[in-house]
Amino acid sequence: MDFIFSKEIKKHKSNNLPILALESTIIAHGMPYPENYHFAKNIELNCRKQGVAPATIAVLDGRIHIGLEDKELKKICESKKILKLSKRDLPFALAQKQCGATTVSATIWIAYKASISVFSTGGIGGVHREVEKHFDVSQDLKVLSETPIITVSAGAKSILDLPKTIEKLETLGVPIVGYKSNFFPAFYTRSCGLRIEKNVDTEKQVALLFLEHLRLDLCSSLLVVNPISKKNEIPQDKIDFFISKALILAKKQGVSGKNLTPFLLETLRKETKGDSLKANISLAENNVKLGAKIAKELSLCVNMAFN
Ligand code: PSU
Ligand code: MN
Repeated sequence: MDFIFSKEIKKHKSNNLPILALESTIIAHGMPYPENYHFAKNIELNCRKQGVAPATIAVLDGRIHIGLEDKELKKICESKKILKLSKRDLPFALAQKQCGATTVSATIWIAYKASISVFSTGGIGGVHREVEKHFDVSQDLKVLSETPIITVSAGAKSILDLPKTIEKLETLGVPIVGYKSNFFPAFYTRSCGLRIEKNVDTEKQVALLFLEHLRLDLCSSLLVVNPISKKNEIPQDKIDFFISKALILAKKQGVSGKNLTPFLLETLRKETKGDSLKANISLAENNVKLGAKIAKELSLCVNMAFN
């Protein structure tokens, strides 16, 4: 694969320093401008403070960029025309010299191909509600099952059917490990009420777990779920009310496929007067902080093994 690495990523790669992969759909299609730009700059800064290079991934004029310069990041945040690219869209985007933001599925595939082992997002995609009517299951799940990378998320977005998403992750053989938590988080809330069997308390445990995962030649991602902070969570019954309203509106307006997730997030933002966006930013920032710490631990473990 042909990549354009930023100077910072090149430097970290050649010196075996830690790198954290970040997606661009969360900023281009998951948040409005200028909040998305402030968020993106802020998480990049938080990574650097920890000595970790932020590798924000996007496609610009048909080239895959790993690590964005400021004006490239701004373009992704401002543009109304930027495409939403999942893994299967990549060949077309490259051939047609398109500009697109990458979803979890496209980002982890690119990161893996570029030998980056840790990735943070807000919440992964999953099985949509009323799946029996439309069969909408995010490509994220399939790609998580075939890409060996650590993925840090606050569970899956609560606009989804979370019990079915958890079952599907099991079928696909994606291990889930709770970070200081025994429950699967529901994005805006700390728990969806369903227990997860495995949990860890430290970043080092995640790094060691992933090394075993690789030794076993498992090809799936290791999904680390990190609940939103208590301070910023939205009570389940409050957010559920707005989610139901947003789902009805989506049906009425015939929104489906790729547009559904961005539509629901935007409708929730308006309905909650910005509270859902605040929660989304807070949980994604937490995941980036945790992802950066895991990337550091993993790089220490790997460097120790080779020295
Ligand atoms: N996390 C967020 N906001 C987002 C996303 C994740 O906090 O907008 C994006 C990711 O890019 C994920 C996508 O891959 O939503 C899922 O889209 P879909 O349901 O269409 O597969
Ligand atoms: Mn879908």
